[in-house]
Amino acid sequence: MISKISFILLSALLIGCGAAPFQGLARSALQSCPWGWLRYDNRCFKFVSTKRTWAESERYCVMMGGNLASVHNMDEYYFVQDLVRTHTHDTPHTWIGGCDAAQEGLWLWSDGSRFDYTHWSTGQPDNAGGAEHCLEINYGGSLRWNDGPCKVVLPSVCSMAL
Ligand SMILES: [Ca+2]
Ligand SMILES: [Ca+2]
Repeated sequence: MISKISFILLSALLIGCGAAPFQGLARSALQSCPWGWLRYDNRCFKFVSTKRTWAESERYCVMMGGNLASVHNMDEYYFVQDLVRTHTHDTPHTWIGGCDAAQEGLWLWSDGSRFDYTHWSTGQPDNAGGAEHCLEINYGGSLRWNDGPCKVVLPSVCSMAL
């Protein structure tokens, strides 16, 4: 009987330690980002150097408590570009969270926020070959946005709300 109660208590403790809401509470109370993430306004951002497909990049961001980054104005875009440049000393094509895979031409952010700003390169998005549904940054000489094939492997930027 005692061992059974102990098991239940231990299980409860283990569940509590691993629960995301506790981490979320601590973050919002401290108003600071987890180690390795950089704050901008009320969000935290992280550059991920490992190259993955768009969907694998999104899954990795989710695993860390975020999503691929959404971008809502020019200053945020410059911040994300700076983050990539700081880590790579370069301007590589990099995944962020935009995608029109569910319906052609209807762009959504994977974090569920409004798609209320764009910074497309000239002539983009062009859905080349009928097979470009994912948003890469630092495209072309202007280092703006392009819709690329989602299965291409690129570094990525994640974001999470504080
Ligand atoms: Ca498309
Ligand atoms: Ca394109």
